[in-house]
Order: sequence, then C-alpha cells, then structure tokens
Amino acid sequence: MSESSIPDVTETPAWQELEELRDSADIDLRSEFEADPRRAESFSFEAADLFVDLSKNLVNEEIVTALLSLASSVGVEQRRDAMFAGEKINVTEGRSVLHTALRRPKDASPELAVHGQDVDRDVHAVLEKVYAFADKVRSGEWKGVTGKPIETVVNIGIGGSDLGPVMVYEALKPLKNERLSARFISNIDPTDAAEKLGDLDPETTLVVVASKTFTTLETLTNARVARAWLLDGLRAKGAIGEGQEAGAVAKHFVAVSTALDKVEKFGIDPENAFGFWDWVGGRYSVDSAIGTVLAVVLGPKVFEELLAGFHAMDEHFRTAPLHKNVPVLMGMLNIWDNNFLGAETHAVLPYDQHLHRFPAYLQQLTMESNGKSVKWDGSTVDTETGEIFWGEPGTNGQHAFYQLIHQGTRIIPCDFIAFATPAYQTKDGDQDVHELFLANFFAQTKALAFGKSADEVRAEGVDESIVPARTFHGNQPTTSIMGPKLTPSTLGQLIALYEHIVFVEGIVWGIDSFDQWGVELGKKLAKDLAPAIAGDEQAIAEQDGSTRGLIEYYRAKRER
Ligand code: G6Q
Repeated sequence: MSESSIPDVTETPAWQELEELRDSADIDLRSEFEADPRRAESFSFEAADLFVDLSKNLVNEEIVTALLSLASSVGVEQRRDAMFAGEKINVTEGRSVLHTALRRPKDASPELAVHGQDVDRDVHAVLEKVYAFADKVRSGEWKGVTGKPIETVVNIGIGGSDLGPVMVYEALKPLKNERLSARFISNIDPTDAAEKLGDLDPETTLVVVASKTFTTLETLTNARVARAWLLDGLRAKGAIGEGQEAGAVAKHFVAVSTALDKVEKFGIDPENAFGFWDWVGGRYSVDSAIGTVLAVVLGPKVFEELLAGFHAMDEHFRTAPLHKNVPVLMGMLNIWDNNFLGAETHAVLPYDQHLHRFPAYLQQLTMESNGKSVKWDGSTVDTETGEIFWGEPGTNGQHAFYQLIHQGTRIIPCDFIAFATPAYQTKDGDQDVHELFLANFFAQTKALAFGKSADEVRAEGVDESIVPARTFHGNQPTTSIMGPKLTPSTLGQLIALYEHIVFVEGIVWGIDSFDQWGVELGKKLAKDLAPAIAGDEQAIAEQDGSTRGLIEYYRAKRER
C-alpha cells in the first residue's frame, strides 16, 4: 500500500469536532421540533424545482455547520470545479469526468474545450444525430427490411448501459409514442433474451446495442442471439433470402458505443452508430447517446427536457453556497449518518410507481462509485466508505420491510420522494387516491421521526404486557424530497442530485468515485472457468474444492 498524499480526514479539526458533537449532542427529534418552531423552515431547501426537507435528520445547526466545514476542509468546492472543468479527477483510469458536459445547453458560454476537444460541439453533434434518427423511426420513415415501420425498440446493454435507460423509460412511460414501445435485455441468463424477444415480430423490431466498450460479454452475446433471432425469423417468413442478411441487420440494428471500429466489425453500419467518450462513466451515461432508446420511444423533446433538468441541478450544485447547496448538504448528512452515527445502509423510498426502478438505478450509482477501500492515491481509506443503498416504492415497502425501520435496532436513514401532482387523477368515490397515497408518505416520516412513546400507548388502554411491542422509539432520520410533478425535467434533476451526493461523499473519503475495478476479477474468472464448465478434466482438477464441487454438480444435473 502506498504512502497517502491525501490527508487523513479523521485527523481534521472538523472531523474531531463532529466526533465531539456526536458524543455530546444526543439529538432527539421530538425535543428539537418542540424547542424550535422554525426548525422545518430552517432545514428546508430548494434545488431547481425540488423541495427538500432535511429537518427530520439527527442534526442541529451546530452539526450542520461542522459538516460544512468538513466539506470545505477536504476541498469539495475545488474538486467540484475541477470536475466541471474537465480535469482528470478519475485518477486510476486517467480520465476526465464530464457527464455534466452532456447536458450543457447548445449555446452555453463560455464554450467547454477540454484537452483539445471541443466538448460542446461534439456533444451536440451526437445529440443531433440521435434526434434525427429518432425522428425517422418515430415518423415511420425508417422502415424495417420488409418495409414496415418499427414498433418495438429493444435495448441490449448491461450495468450503466441498461439501468439508466430502463429506469427513465419506466419513469416517463406515459409520454411514449403510441406506436412504439421499448424492451430491455441485459442479463446473460438466456431467459432474458428468450422472454423479451419471444413474442416480437422481427419485421417491426429495432435493436439498439448499447455498450461503451463494445466488449462486454453479456451484451455482445445477447446482441448475437438477437441477430440470429432476427435473421431466423425473417427467413422463416420468407422475408429475406440468402445474401440479404447484412441488409436486414443494417435496417434492424443500431449501436451506441465509444468504440465505433468494433461496432462496424459486429456488422452494424457505422452510419447507424452513435458515439460518446471515455470521460462518461457507464453509470453516468443515461444522458449520453446511451439514451438513444429513450430519444426514439419517448422522443427528442422529452430527452431534451430531461437533459435540461440535469443541467438545472448541475447549476445549483456548481453555484449555490454550501449552506444552501442541497447535494452538498445531503452528501454531508450521509457522512454524518454513516461515519458518525454508524448507519450502514440507506433506504430510498419513492412514493411514485413510475420510479419503481429508481432504487435499483441508485444502487449502481452509489455503490459502484463509492464502494472502495483505497483512496485515489492507493493508500487505505481512513474510515468506512459507501453505504448500502436499497429501496422499493411506497406504499408497498410499508407492508414489508418498514417494520425493521420503525422498530428494529438499526439506524436506517431514508430518503422519501414524492410529487404533488400524480400521473393519473383517480378517484375512489369522493376520495382522491393520490391524497390517500401522499397521506402515507407524510405519515411515515412523521412516525419515524416522532415515534409513539410507551405512555402514549398506555393511554390507549393497552394491556401493560404488550406496551413495549407497541412502542415506537422514533428518532429515525429521514429526508423528504418533493417535486411538483414527475416530468422529464424533475427526473433529470433527481438523478443529478444523487450523482452529486455521491461525488461529495467520495471527496470526503478521498476515493475515486469514477472507477470500478472491483467488477473486473469476477469477469475474468468467468472467462477462465469456461473450459472447466465444458468438461475439461484437467481444468476441473485445477479448481479449488468448492468450485470443483459446484461444477461437478452442474455437470451431473444439466439436462440438454
Ligand atoms: C458503470 C460500469 C458498468 C458498465 C457495464 C457495461 O459505470 O462501468 O456497469 O456500464 O459493465 O459496459 P459497456 O457499456 O462497456 O458494455
């Protein structure tokens, strides 16, 4: 392990002050709210169109001030500015980190040129190409090989080339083109491709192969499976004959990648390939050409609005003073919960069915970015890093795992997310169903913060023996995030908010939030194991006892 050039964060005066405050402050939310009638107001903030209430977190003004001085002392502002300026802050990969450049408006000034690249010009040139293609598919001008317009767009990608597009598609589905719909194949489990393609008509299907590197085993395997499915299907219908395969692939396959040479090798016309750059990390790429499936099915206008939402939050993060800067405040609260109060996990609970894939998306964003045990200079981290993110949409989670949050022994900070206006105005008799839904949203954070004391339970006339079981200790920290409505813009704002929260935490820990070396070993071993799985006796014998036993079980039980 190399000597650290990054100061030990736990040795900073701000960190030590926070330790003292943790030991002395003993925040009790009931008392805090009673003592300060303006607490909610003081701890509520606006960021672009989002309203964020931090008042039910286990902090007081003194703690927040100390958290912000910790942020300053580790250089959050300088590192943020370095990121926006395109400095190579992804040290272990030697790259700039410029996902924020993907959403700069066309006329942004001054223009962003980085390491000799006119970033603004290149970003907008690709966007225009994606939009022109999307318009053609949407209008029906782009036709399949038999002359029929496209009806289903199948995105094949995994990780960052899948989770973002699926999540946004699900979130904005009501805005989709009536004729078009999207499907997503990611898993190399053959079930995924079989079930997603099974009932589709190859004549009206367009496949987008989305892969930054165009080397990913899962994606390239699924792309070949889809190509075979397409050609077999067209042949079976008599739609193509021998020698017409390449023409069919050209009409039904497009690609998104930074490796356009590999795209061509696969047989996709480079004319139908959309590029991006090494300075866009996979999990930060939904706003790049990786969103092509979205531009096609939801439309260029929706995609533009999504990008504008991202940009609005970027501007807030870039310019708001730290004490009003929501990504900074939320990032530092996560540090407080994780490093000082001992929380190990963080729940994200959207009260919006359209955000049902948002927790899964955030799991990659947060845990692939900040699940590190060395700093960017190779030295060991000084403290715990990445918390475990998880979640499910409300109210479903209420009937499942909220029990543990309310009455378990662990501290579980939760982000509750909701919107004022629903996607569907639904009544149950006179009852507005969205109001019923939001009543749950408001009730949960209230119950988690203030609990129900033993005396309050007793006052209900409950038998003394079950009073403890019916008592709620409260004091569980929550953040409430509300927006006017789930729109492309507010969704972009929400995603960018979490991107920047992740960034802030990574800076405090001194880690490179933009690499992901931790996923490499398993990938390599999977490749190396192929001969053993196929039955090579020597390769089987070379395995450790457990792996050998598992492979032998597989070989004995596999049906063909
Ligand atoms: C994300 C990661 C990873 C990546 C996938 C797919 O930040 O790098 O999830 O997105 O491994 O990679 P390709 O896009 O190169 O196929």
